[in-house]
Order: sequence, then structure tokens, then C-alpha cells
Amino acid sequence: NPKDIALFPQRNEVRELKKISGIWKFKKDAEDKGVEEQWFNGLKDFRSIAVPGSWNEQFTDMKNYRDWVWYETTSFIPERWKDEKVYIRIGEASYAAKVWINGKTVGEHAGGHVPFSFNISPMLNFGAENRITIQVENIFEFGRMPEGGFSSQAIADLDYFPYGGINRDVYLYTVPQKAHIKDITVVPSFKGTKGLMEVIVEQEGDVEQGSITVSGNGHEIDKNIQFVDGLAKISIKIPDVRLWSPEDPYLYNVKVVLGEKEEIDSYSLQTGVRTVSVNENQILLNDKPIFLKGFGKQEDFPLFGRGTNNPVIVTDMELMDWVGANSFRTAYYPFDEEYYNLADKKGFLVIAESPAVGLFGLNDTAQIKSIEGLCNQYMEEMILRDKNHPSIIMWGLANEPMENTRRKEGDTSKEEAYKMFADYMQRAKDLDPTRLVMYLGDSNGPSDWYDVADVICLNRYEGWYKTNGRINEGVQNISNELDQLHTKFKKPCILIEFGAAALPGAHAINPEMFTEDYQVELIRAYMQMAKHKDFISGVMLWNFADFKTTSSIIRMGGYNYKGVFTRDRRPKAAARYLKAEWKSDKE
Ligand code: GCB
Repeated sequence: NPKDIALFPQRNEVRELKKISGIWKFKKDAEDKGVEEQWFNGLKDFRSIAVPGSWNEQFTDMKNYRDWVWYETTSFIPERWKDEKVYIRIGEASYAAKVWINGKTVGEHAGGHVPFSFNISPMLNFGAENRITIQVENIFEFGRMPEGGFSSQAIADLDYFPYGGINRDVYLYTVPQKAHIKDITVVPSFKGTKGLMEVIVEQEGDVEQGSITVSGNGHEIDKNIQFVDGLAKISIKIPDVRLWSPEDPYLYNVKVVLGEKEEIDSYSLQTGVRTVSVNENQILLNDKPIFLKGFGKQEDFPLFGRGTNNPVIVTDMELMDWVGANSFRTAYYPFDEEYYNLADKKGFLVIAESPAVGLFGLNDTAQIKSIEGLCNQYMEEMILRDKNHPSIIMWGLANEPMENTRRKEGDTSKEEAYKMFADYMQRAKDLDPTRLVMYLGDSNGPSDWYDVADVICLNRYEGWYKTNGRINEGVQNISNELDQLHTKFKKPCILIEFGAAALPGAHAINPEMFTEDYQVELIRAYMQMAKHKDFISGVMLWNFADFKTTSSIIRMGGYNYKGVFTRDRRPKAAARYLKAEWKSDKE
């Protein structure tokens, strides 16, 4: 059931939680013979791998490996878990995975960057060690998301490294047998000093009664809830509401209990009260204009690849504070939940993105059909998982949807592509009417699709790929384009990706491309231009840090050097330039 990923597992009076990440057994299966040879009954001749962590970084012979592998670990399951429903939750496995417990099939999942969860009670031995086996592959092919199969040489058709493996933590957890809370959606709003939370609770089971307690800012509000067909809805008024904002990222605690006299299940989450909206020129948070100063980020670091590592999450937000940034994008996929938890607490504004990157597939009818379902699935999983984070103000639903320029007369795929795309954007808005939606429009993509977005988000590399070496001419081009787009669509714009590669330590008297000086000059020119347009609601640099990508003649050593920090998080000259700009804005 996909809904099993809605709530991050937690430990309390009635729920148990055990993290089983660590060093696991691991084996390559390039010929895909493991299932036939029943490797799920115990791996032989294995090596060891860290979970979470990408295999590409951990093994010298697996840098570009994308085929099948096997993971195995064991975990003791106590006798007392017999009376509970036991689940396994895998934070993400790129790209597809199959799971066995004690040699018995549990289930499978396709799609990286999002968690998946299975009820494993029927396969467990209680009061004993249990064997957990996960088969993973990261094959890149047509009809997957992100899409593959467009170029035969590169190992990926996108500009980040397609790391494989179990890249996030794995948990075992329990929920009560009788009934449990499956999903909680909190929709906040306010009027003057009165806050409102519309809360929807979904349970698995048929308990009729429950309660909700909202506490914070010196108030505790208790309400009983009544379930009809497993659902309960209630509006909770919050007096003297303390709104969530970057200046005051205040969080309320929302506790849901199932059961009247006896506590059958309970779940607590933290969320904030804030609203997001737009007018013709601005993005508004709590009805006041905000300006996004920030970065596109990747989950990328030496040694773990895309594997979750909490010190990196903490350090990156610390560095973003240090330069005076207030926002970041999870380019181009949903990040580990800890990013959003910390952003909620620290007051960062987040554009949370789906894995629909490089939609080259909008070219013809067959391609549209092949990806439509996946676009929707991953968008829905992302919203399901992340909807209660006040830090997320906007969903990023696609990166660079492309048009087929070789269409013949009578080909209706252009209209079909637009329809698919518009339906997809609308579906996200229907699922979550409280946030904005956007996609990144490439200069080669369709320019008339912005009518389906709340904000016009441009990625432009004038002064770099185009008008290279001629920064002022390039910036003038974008300035003209922005004016035209704003006149046509009357929506706020974000310069959501721009930048120049800078090799750390490279300098020149006359700024030359690839020097730190050129990177500063280019960023300065874009930011100055943005200052003179009142419909620009943000500047987001590409990228926060240098990151690993696939080899090519424009990616020296396999890295994209557009970071303002190096891959190991040392500041380039551009970081100091931004600090001077953004910190002085604040003062
Ligand atoms: C882009 C892409 C991004 C690349 C960037 C670049 O337009 O959206 O994925 O990393 O350009 O650096 O080339």
C-alpha cells in the first residue's frame, strides 16, 4: 500500500522502531542469476557495504555499475513484536528493488528517491534472528524516471551522477494490530491573530473515536474526532497564532490518538502555520512578499555518493546561513526527510522537486504514454511523504521538458504533450492546493507552457554555454526574455538556475572562463539585473557545491564545477561575494 510511506515511523508508548542500517553483506549479480540460484536463501562469497551509501563510491570495480546487486543483513525480532504489525521501511533504493524476509518474497518497488514500506509480519520468526535480503538494480532505460536510453555513450542523460544502491536508512517498525494511524494531513491558514488547522486523519482499522491535541505558543487545544469509513476531519482554531516564517520558524506539535478510553495508537508531528500565495509580481508568505536567495542543491558527497549523511545536512544548512541564503531547491528529486525536518526548524524556504528531470519523452505519443504514469506516481509519493513540512513552499514538478523540433505535419504529439503536462501540474495542485507549483523551463523547451505554473522559473546559462565569455551581452538577453515572459504571463519569476564553472583556486586578472573571478562576475551581473525588476522573486544559484556527474568534455574529471562551494564544502570567491551581498541585504 503506497500510503504506508505517509508517516515517518516513530517510537512511542504503542509503536516500536529499530534502525537496521549499518554494514551489510553485498554481492554483484551482473548476469542476473541470483533469483534462479536463490540467493535470497543466504548470500555466499559476499563482500561488505555500508548502508546507507552508494555502491559506486565504495567499490573500485563498481564506479559505473548499474546492474543487479544483492544486499543482506539479519536482525533479531523480539517475541513481544508478535502481537504487532511489523513493517520494513527502506528510505530509498535506486532504482528498483525486491525484498525477501527469511527467503520469502515480500514485495518490490520501482523508482529512486522515495521510501517504500511493506508489512512483513507473516514472514517473520519471533524471538529469533531474521534474514533480510534486498535485490537492487539501477538500470537506465527508456520509460523510467529519470528517463534513460537517449544517448548510447553517457551512462546517464542527466547532469548528476546516477548513484545506485540503498542510499537512505532502513528501519523496522511496528504499529498496533487492531488499528493504526496511516496518514495525517495538516492544512494551515490564518486570519489576523487566529490560526486554523484543517486536520485529516486516516486509519487502518475501524476505531470510531480519537482525539487531536495541538500545542504551542502557550496553548493546548484538545479535540475529539469521529471516524467515518476510516477518515476523520476537523478544523482546529488556534488563538494568538505564531506564524512560521524564516525569521521565526515556529513549530506546533500535533498529536493524534486513536481510541477513546484506551490509547490504541498515537502519532505526533511538528508543523507550522503559514500560507503561500502569488500575485502578478511577487511570491507571498503569510501575505507578505518574500525574495528567495538560495541554491540548487544535489545530494552528493565524496565517499557516500548520494547516501544520507547527517553531518553533511547540518553543515550545508550552516553554510547557507553563513552566506545569508534563505532557500534551496532539492534538484532534481525528493531529498532525505532530514533536510526538510531541519529546514522546518531553521526557517529555510524549500522548493521540493520530483524526479521528472529531463523530460525528453514529451516528443511523441508513445513516449508521453510511457512516462505519464510515472510522473504522476512520483509526484504523488513526494506529496504524500512531505506535505506537512512548512518549509516547503513550492513543488518543482519537472526539469527542462523538451519539445520535438522534428515533428511532421499532422503530428498531434505537441498538443498531447501539453495536455499531459497541464494535467500533471493540475493534479499536483488538486492534491495540494496550499502550495505553488513550478517547472524549470529550458531555453530550448516550450515557452508557452508557463500558463500551467504559478511562478515562471528559468534556468539560463548566458555568459556560459551561450554568449560565452560575454557576460553583459548574455545578461541583456535574459533581461529581455524575462520582460517578455512577464508581460505575457503576468506571473512572478525566479532566476532559478544560473552560474559558471570555477575550478577551485583558478584566478586571472581579466576574468577568464573557469576562474573563480569569472564566476563572481557572472553571478554579480545576473544579480544586479534581477535587482532592477520588481517581478523577480528570487535568485537561486547553480549550484551550492561542485558535484559529481557523468564524464564529458565539459565536465572535467567527471565533475560539474558550478558550485559556490567545493565538493568538500570550502568556499570559492563567489561564496564570499554572495555573503557580502546577502548579509548586507539583511542588515
Ligand atoms: C542545466 C541543467 C542542470 C545542469 C546545468 C549545467 O540547464 O538543468 O542539470 O547541471 O544546466 O551546469 O549545465
